[in-house]
Formats: sequence, C-alpha cells, structure tokens
Amino acid sequence: MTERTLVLIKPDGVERGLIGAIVARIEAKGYGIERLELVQATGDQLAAHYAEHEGKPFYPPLVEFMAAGPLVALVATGHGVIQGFRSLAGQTDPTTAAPGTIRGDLGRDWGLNVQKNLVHGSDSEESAAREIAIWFPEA
Ligand code: DAT
Ligand code: MG
Repeated sequence: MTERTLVLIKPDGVERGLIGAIVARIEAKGYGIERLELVQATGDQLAAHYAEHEGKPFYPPLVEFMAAGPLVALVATGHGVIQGFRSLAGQTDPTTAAPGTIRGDLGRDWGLNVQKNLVHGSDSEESAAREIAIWFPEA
C-alpha cells in the first residue's frame, strides 16, 4: 500500500506566496500529490491536530497563528514519504534548520512566542492516518 503523509502549508506560507515553491519541492523530490485544498482551519481541527501539544507554553499562540488565515492541506504519497517530507521540511526552529530545507531556506525567526515555520509534516504512520482524517474526513 502506498505510504501517505499529511502536509500543511501554514498560514505564513500562504500569506508569503510560497504555496508553489513548497509544492514544487515535494514534486521535485518525486512524491505524488493525492489531495490538496486551501482551507480556513476550524478550532476543532486545530485542537485535534495539535492535541499532543496542549498545555505547552506555545500552544495558545500556535493555535491562534494556525487560524489567522487560510492554509493548504495536502496528502503527499510515495515510499518513505513520511520521513522524506520531514527531511525536506528541516528542523522545527527555522534559524537552525539546515540550508536546503524548506524551513532553512524560506523561514526565519520573527521574534514571536510561536515559531512560524511554514510547514507541518506527519511524524509517523499513526500520526499520518490520524491527521489525514482530520483534514480530509471524506477520504
Ligand atoms: P514540528 O512541526 O517540527 O513537528 P512540533 O510538533 O514539536 O514541531 O511543534 C509543533 C509546532 O509548534 C512547530 O512547528 C512550531 C511550534 N513550536 C514547537 N516548539 C516550539 C517552541 N519551543 N517555541 C515556539 N514554537 C514552537
Ligand atoms: Mg510535530
């Protein structure tokens, strides 16, 4: 069965006009795009998506940031795509994310209490299945 991962292009990526640049990196790597939608996240979706971070200091600003404008949800496919997209995205902190990665090349620290780091990618098969169901409930 084809491996799938849930990618979000966060509101900072949409606002900065980086949808195309980010999707191009996924396609250039050779992964498929199975679903893709521009959506305004609901509070329920974000609470489910970031449940593991509830109670952390960055959780309230994270949820506020993710609801501040439209985001792109997409399902990328291919052997090893879960780990492969995390590798394309780079480390969480865009200041130290390696050059060559999405966060390293296109992101920076804006001095806020949440890191605006352009993309989300599922971190395991379990997370991918859970997250795809949040953003593409009909799939
Ligand atoms: P990742 O998105 O790399 O999987 P994560 O799941 O640990 O990172 O955190 C979710 C998001 O929350 C992350 O993309 C940016 C924000 N975040 C995480 N840790 C943070 C911190 N220490 N300070 C500010 N924002 C943080
Ligand atoms: Mg994470």
